[in-house]
Amino acid sequence: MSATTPSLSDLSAEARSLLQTQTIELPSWAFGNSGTRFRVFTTAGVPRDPYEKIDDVAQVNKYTGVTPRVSLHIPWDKVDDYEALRAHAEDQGVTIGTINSNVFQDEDYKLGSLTNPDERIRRKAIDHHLECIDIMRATGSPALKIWLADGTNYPGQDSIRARQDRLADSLAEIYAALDDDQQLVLEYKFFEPAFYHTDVPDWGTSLVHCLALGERAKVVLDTGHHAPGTNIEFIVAQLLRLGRLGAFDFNSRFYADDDLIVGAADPYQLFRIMNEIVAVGALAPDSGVNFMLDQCHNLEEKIPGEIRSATNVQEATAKALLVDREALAQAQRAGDVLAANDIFVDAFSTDVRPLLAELRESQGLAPDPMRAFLDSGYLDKIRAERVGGNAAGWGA
Ligand code: LRH
Ligand code: MN
Ligand code: MN
Repeated sequence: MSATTPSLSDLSAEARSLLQTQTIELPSWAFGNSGTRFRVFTTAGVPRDPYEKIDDVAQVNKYTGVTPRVSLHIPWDKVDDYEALRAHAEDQGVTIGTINSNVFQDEDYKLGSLTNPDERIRRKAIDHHLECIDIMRATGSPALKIWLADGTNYPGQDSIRARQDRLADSLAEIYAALDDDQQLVLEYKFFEPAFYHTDVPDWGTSLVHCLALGERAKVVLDTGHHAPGTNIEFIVAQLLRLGRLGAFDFNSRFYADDDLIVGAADPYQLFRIMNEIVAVGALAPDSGVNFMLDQCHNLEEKIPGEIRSATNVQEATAKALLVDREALAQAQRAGDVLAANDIFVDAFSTDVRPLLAELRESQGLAPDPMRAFLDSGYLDKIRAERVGGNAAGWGA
């Protein structure tokens, strides 16, 4: 067991550079009002439009240095001029990341979107995705993310198999419309809002569709979208093996799709996930895996909530980088179960906060981003300026 708290110089040059170049993409909707289906609570100073959501993303990036991209959700982030939105983001050192389609808040999609038995409604859902691809071109976004609320509530309500066939056809049309440098990422979720069957319930179904589409189709793993007890790091390892892990939607859950701050419920799970990533070199900026957050801050302040999330991911990453892989491999080969587990847990139990503070100082940032942000006066400023703010999103 290591008794010391490591400093930056205890990391290999490679590990240091991985920490220095790590990035996390923030969801625009994390900055708007949100809640549960019982009540959407309001927070003073929330953005009034997508431009102000990007201003808040830029604040998180200013203090953490690791969040230079924002995911948009269409139509929540609909604007007249996407080139202007892109320029507004780039002026503040932020780029537009993933474009999320939204085919779950329109009356027409009651019985499904890309799987709907009615051809007219399927057409409408496909056309929405074609519009999202145009927005990707205007904003410079590299990826289209699809999550469907499609499914049924009662056995016999529709043919499970016919819905898979319709889904495959719809996805093929969308995929064919992408440019060569754009990718499609397909997110799964085991239930909700559908309660009997869901059309993309698991990573296997997502993978099957991605394999049929082509190399630029990959799976999105939202950490809150599994049955309790699911071994998520196994899924991560398998998708990495196959080169089909496109992105994470990071968040925490105690029960279902809770969308709480990543690392808040089970930091050990986050560490185990990051361990799989680090073990195969998938943390490198060119690895093709996009580390995104998908969270809502119903009770806590939103910008601090995102700062905490970014630092939680950094902490899990630093711990994963500290795993003594040589010693671990040796213990594994020797079949020494407890020694192997000890090496693993030892990295998890290490306090990496001083090391990360050092990293930030070496990059010209404040060692404690939360403190620095809270002291900056930004919250008071937006509370005074953004009266009545309630930009479209879950709260709309
Ligand atoms: C679905 C989901 C998906 C949506 C987001 C708002 O539960 O995870 O990623 O786009 O929430
Ligand atoms: Mn998600
Ligand atoms: Mn979700």
